[in-house]
Amino acid sequence: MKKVCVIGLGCIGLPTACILSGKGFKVVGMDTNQKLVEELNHVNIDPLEPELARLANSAIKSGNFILKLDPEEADVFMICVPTPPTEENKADLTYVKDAAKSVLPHLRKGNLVILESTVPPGTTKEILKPILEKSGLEIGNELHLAYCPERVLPGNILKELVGNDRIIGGIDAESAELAKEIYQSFVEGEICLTDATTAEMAKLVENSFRDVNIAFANELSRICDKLNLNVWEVIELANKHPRVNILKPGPGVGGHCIAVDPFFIVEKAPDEAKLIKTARCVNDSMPDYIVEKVKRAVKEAEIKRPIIACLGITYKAGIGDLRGSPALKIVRRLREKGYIVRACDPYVKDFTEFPLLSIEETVKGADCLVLLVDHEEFKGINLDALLKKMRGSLIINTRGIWLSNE
Ligand code: SAJ
Repeated sequence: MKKVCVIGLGCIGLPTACILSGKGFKVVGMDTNQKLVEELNHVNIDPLEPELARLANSAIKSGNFILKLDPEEADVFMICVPTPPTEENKADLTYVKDAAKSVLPHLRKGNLVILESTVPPGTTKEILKPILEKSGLEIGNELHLAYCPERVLPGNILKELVGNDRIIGGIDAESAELAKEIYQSFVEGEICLTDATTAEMAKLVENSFRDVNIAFANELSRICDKLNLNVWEVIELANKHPRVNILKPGPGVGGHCIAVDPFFIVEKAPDEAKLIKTARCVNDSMPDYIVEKVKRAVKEAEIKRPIIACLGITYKAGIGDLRGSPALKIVRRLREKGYIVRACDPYVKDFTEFPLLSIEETVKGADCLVLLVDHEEFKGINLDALLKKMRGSLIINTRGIWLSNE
């Protein structure tokens, strides 16, 4: 039975470790976050996906998944640590470097190291490899090394971990083949082999593609506002063309991936990545644009001390994740501007910054309704009934739901 040491038990490392342990690997999960390790050890976790909690709990109980604060000897080391952006929007590789250094004393001939973290192209070859060489093992011959990016959608992680195609970039062909043996134990999608730097770039390109396309939709929404057109109708009609598939405008791009990863391309090719950089600017400017829209609407309606009702604060629909949420940014800015702001979000728990109310409480007596997240619970609302509860009738609909009622 092969032993895998997973370093970093976040939203990728933890489900991957659980799945591997379910496939018969002996898994050691390692995280420097003592609280997390303790909670996991006490089978006391409540991650965002309930199915993951069930899987983790049964993996730990089976004894095949052991939690530790330090790595230990294994056949395979899988690095799944965060690479947050620095103030200059460059990739902070501290966690990757620290993870690599922490496994050095445990590396043996024949081991395989896999990096899953999102990194700028060249990181595996130029940064990870030299650190691992300090083990005294020759990379390629004695120690194998591969880059295998995660590409799962928050909110649907377990399903996509198994179902999605995977890219594996080896530092050499043998490393890629060895990594493939691990992933094919649980991946049902196609596994495509390439070199490490191409795999790193492909990951960044996926998220940049989405960012650029969302920016296009957001730019269209601003153009349509100016021309007094309904952007949702324009997009719906344009998408009837067989080769057009425009994404949805919104209040901006949140999360910890799409709003960050494109900068890792810009970092490596700043003069060439003009469109990618511009797309980031367009999407990042959306929260301010929406705040201005609200400001203008209440001013034009000449409402004194307006009450603003905000529906949703998460970064996207269907999950309680607040990381980089444009909706939360908008609520905060409206509050800073001195408006009376009420907000609700059925997915957010344990939030203390301001009160989160029920939908009813949020809209009652409000002058302006700002729809920020397209949660199913909001889609099902009868807009006419909602408007009757409000004092005013202003609607800033950033997600285009309730279209037939507009
Ligand atoms: N958004 C729009 N309009 C759209 C689609 C999305 O405004 O038409 C917004 C969302 O509301 C959200 C943001 O974009 O604020 C990002 O949401 P998302 O669902 O597009 O993506 P993430 O960030 O949750 O996950 C992405 C995924 N990448 C791609 O779809 C190319 C996922 O597969 C990656 O694994 C993940 O990033 C990651 O970890 O890199």
